[in-house]
Amino acid sequence: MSSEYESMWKELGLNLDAHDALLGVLGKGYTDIYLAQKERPEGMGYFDFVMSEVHGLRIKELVDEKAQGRKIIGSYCVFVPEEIALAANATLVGLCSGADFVVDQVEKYLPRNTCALIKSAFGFKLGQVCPYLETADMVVGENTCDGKKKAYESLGTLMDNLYVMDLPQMKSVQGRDLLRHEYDRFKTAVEELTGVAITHDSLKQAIGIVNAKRSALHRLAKLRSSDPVVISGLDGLLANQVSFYDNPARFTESVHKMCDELDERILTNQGILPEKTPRILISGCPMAVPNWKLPWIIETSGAVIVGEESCVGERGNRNLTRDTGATIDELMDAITDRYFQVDCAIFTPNQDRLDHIEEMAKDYQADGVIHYGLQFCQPYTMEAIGVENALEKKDIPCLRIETDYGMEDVGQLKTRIEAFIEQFK
Ligand code: BJ8
Repeated sequence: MSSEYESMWKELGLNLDAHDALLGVLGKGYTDIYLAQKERPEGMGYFDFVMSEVHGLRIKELVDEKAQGRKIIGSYCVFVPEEIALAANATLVGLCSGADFVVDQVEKYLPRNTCALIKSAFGFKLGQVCPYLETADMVVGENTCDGKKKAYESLGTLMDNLYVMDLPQMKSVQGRDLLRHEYDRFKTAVEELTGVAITHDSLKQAIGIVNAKRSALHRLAKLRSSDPVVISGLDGLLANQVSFYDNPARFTESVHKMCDELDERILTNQGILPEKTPRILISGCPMAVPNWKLPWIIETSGAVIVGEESCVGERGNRNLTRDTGATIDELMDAITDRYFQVDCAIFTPNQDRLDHIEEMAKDYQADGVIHYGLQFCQPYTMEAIGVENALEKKDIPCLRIETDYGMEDVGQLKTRIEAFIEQFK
């Protein structure tokens, strides 16, 4: 891929040596973790291709879109509505933040005890290795946890196109009003960026595109609940990860195509794993590309992951948006209602999340839940205790893991995870 896209990367201002090193690590990780799996659905070929071209063809598509006058918006959080971007003729891409990079430089901006996800966002910027970030005409940060909120103050000094969205912390009437107000403010900012006024029709159409994408992911999630298991958790996670930066219509079609194949597997009773393989639900912090460490450990320890209660997973794509509003205002209300249901751990209290985890454990026939908290992430590591207590009351075993993006703790994690899984055999 290198030579073909080198001039494009150079023009985007990437540090080519550092970028080559990142692609090398990414490629090796993908081969060792993904391509080493057995009996993968043929439909995963599409996602393998997307991953192999993640910094190549997809970036070229975005660069071509820009040449035709379309704007690119990068986002760090599932609270940024793709519907509004699409309605104003812009493309929204998720900025992944799933790997450590230039940590020494990052720690000149952030305290050492900052979560790996935030550090990664800085590392990708300071190391000049993320073509998505460099392609973006606007980068949206959001006031969620304290770490992100304060980090955007520093990140804003490293880029001139950072837009910060405020977010509520409570599911109150005032909280919803704030969200609605912030979505109106975002709509205006996006219209100014693109020079395109959002209409009722364009917003309704955008809602349809995003709903279709989420429906495809719901179909995949439902298929993952089947017994016997027809797709690995690693592959299920990958589809969710790719949903953040692929073209939405093409992504939707590819997920459905793979789901047709999985339907066939169920009909013909072709499980990929022996019956009674322990089934695990993951819950907690988002897992962005290429953060595959924990799922890889779980699935090489004799269990299968049947779902993710995560923003890269069901928390992020759970509900659809009503598209019946007769005015822009009503559609904006519907968007607000949909996103206001996202039960991120930054909300207090957050009983909805506890209920949802229990519900998922039941729906996906999970034997146990592994709660994944990034080290130094206060919202999720604190909430993990409540999650464990709530699950215990329902006799659902739960293992709390705290980790980062480093590989030093792999051996220790494997020992704990194997012991946890053993009880389900
Ligand atoms: S809606 S989960 S994508 S904020 S891991 S940076 S919480 S200290 S990522 Fe998130 Fe939006 Fe919520 Fe979802 Fe802070 Fe924790 Fe780090 Fe986190």
